[in-house]
Amino acid sequence: MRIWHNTEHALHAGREEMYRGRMVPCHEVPERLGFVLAELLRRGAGPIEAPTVADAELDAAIARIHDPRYLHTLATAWDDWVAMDPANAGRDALPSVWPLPNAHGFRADRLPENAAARLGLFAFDSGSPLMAGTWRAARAGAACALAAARTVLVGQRSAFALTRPPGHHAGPAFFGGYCFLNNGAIAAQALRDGGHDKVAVLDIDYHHGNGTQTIFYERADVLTLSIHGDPRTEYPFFLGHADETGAGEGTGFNRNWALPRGTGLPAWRQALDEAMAAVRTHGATALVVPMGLDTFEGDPISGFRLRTTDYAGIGAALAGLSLPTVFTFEGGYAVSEVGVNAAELLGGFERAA
Ligand code: OKP
Ligand code: ZN
Repeated sequence: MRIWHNTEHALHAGREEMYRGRMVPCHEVPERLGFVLAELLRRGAGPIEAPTVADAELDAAIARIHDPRYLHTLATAWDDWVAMDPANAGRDALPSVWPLPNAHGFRADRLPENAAARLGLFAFDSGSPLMAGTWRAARAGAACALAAARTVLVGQRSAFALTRPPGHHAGPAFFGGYCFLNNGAIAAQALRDGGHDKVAVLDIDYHHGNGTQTIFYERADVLTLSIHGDPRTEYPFFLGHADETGAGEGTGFNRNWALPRGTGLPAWRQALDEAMAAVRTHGATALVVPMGLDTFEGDPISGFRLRTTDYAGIGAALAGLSLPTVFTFEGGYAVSEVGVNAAELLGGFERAA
């Protein structure tokens, strides 16, 4: 499997996130990617390369998914944060005020001149710090996603965008859940633009892929499917229910499997089988799998009970769809196990493909 590795990912390394009234160490740490890379290298997977994508082509691919005002804010966020107060250079940027445009009559049409407020306009949580290298890291990650899509567009069976920060919570104009640019959506759109009329995104991260769902919610050409912890009790809480099935032209082209905490392999695999049946019914000719390994029983912030020995079978099942497939690296916070679990899943896919 061709693996596109974000060599700039460590430029994004948050210190703390807000959690239940206090600042706690970030879960989404650079070591996560390091463990995946080390395990893939150990197993001789690859080739593992850094993508070379022309700036203009990368910007165009990102702009197919994200709003210009949002991208401008992300690109300038750190400089704005430091300009607000030179002492800010010593701490990560986090929003602390939100306009809640849907609920409280606040205006979202004016871009505030205050850096923290500006972040609040585009953030949906207080757990996703930005720092000096966030934009560069996220942008280089989008290049991995684009390179992975191009790999399958030129006829290879599969590719893996090995990048962080993750992407599936990022929407057209919002960040959160450690995600800034939606790598899976960028890959899916690149597949559409490269000639696949019907694409499916099958999100297997523990958390609902709310960003991806929102991006494609009114579209019939990209089927979005997500298997995740029930949002009644699990992050991101405000989206991911089974009754969200798409809108407008996209009606019928979104499905969610919201499973209770404690779900183990049998019920999870049942959901996967249903989701794969939906991919076939859609007639997708290409597949994107936002791959979170936080379904693992040892994950510190999640509630499913998948085991290391389960992941190869999941990869093999996905290969049974017989589709050109792009994997993107999403969650998985049991840092030392995430590498083995990712390699098991990808290895299971490859052996069955
Ligand atoms: C991102 B991805 C736990 C707080 C949870 C957000 C979780 C984001 C998950 N202390 N914060 O989908 O893995
Ligand atoms: Zn997750």
